[in-house]
Amino acid sequence: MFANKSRYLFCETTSTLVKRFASTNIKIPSYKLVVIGGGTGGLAVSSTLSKVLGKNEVAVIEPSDFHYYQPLWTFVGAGIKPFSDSAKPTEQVMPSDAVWIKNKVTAIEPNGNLITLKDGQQVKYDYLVVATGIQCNWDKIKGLPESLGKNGVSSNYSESTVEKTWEFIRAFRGGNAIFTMPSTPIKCPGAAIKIAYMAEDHFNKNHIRGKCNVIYNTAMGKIFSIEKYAKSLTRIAKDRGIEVNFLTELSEIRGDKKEAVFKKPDGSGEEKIYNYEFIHVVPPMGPPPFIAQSGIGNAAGWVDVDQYTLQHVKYPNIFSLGDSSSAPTSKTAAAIATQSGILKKNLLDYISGKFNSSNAAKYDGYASCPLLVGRDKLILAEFSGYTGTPMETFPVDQGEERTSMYWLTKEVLPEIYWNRLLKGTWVGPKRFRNLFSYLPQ
Ligand code: FAD
Ligand code: UQ1
Repeated sequence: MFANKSRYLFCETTSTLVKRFASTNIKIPSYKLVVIGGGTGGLAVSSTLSKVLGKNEVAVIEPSDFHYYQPLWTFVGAGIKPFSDSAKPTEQVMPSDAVWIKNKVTAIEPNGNLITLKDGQQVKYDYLVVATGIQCNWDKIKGLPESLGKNGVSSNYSESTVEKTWEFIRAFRGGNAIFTMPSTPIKCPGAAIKIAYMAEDHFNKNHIRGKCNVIYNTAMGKIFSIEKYAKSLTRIAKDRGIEVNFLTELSEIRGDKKEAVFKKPDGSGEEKIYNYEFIHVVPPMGPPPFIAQSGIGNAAGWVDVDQYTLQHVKYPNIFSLGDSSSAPTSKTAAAIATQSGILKKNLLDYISGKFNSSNAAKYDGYASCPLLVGRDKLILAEFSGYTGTPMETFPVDQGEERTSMYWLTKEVLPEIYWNRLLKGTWVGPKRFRNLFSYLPQ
């Protein structure tokens, strides 16, 4: 499967390596642009930039052998799509003009344009894009790491447990089915409740609904951050008898007893113990610690960029997009599509000396969350995370659950992802939104 490894750094031909080493005083390989992370954001920008900047001038540092289309994991957990549809070997999706460094970054020295890798090797850059995503902190919930994947405990947030979600939902015969949402920022915040709707839908269709309590325990004070979609989600939860408990945060799983301990996130220590037959856990998440340790993070540890230009506030040759950036919007692939267009323009202008505050492209905070609520029903939430207002593409009320949006998300968006976004030719639906805005609503 990984026969063609010629693009790994240390498999480069001797002549290329000699040339690369010769161009620096110390023997550290150097690239015009280094992209940290070969996930959604990293590939969306390195695909275009490696073509523009020239073959082998862009290096992508990515430790994983597989690239995942994570938005599909809600469909996998709900038994609608096979897991294999969500994964491709990294080798297959890596841009052909880029060098893949199969390694993990442990530190950046932004003053020296120097990166240190897990095995101690170093890499230099002229320009840097940080796209390392968000980290799942499973061990922050007592008892979770050892319970995951067993005794009715699953999560759509890991490639190794997402299939367990469907296995447990299918085997469920009654009792408490609990769905959790932590108090930290997470990727695709809607995914915590989508799987609750899908499980409820399955129990209902299998005529066991009367024996099931479907409970959504969220550490947040709202069901969704954007009012328009929160209203629809609240109505649907009410109509379908899904119990929603706010300010209720998972703190411990006692796998042997099938008990889950929840606390109020205010630190008051007040706790409530639930028995469960099935529990879907969304773990607490946070930025990878090396960002803060390298001095490029904001107070919360995200890569500290200007939210409009995506350029670092202190180091102008560093840019960031996606879940690891400080841009205060919903952490989604949809947001990254729009961010990728902005970042590419601004970085290329910066490299050619044309970048300034008056001609900079500005990111408007666009994000989207396809809220799957049933086997053929979906609310396509689209909004600006900066203003909190809807930014809908289609000339229909997207606050309603629709079959058309379900098919768009299930069949069309995966194609857009693999064939357009990762290849650098999809920068979000703005063009369509503008076009449709001329039609009567
Ligand atoms: P990622 O795609 O996670 O990539 C980060 C990459 O960086 C990884 O490949 C990782 O191996 C690498 N990396 C990490 N640390 C290092 C290091 N130190 N050195 C080098 N490389 C490193 N979004 C939507 O738009 N719509 C949806 O419906 C949707 N549903 C979702 C459902 C689920 C269950 C999940 C989990 C996510 C969902 N998302 C959705 C969110 C979306 O998948 C993410 O927001 C997006 O993939 C983030 O892209 P990224 O490039 O920031 O990070
Ligand atoms: C989108 O562009 C995108 O990235 C490919 C997603 O990630 C999978 C999305 O979920 C959504 C909704 C969009 C926006 C696209 C359209 C056509 C509204």
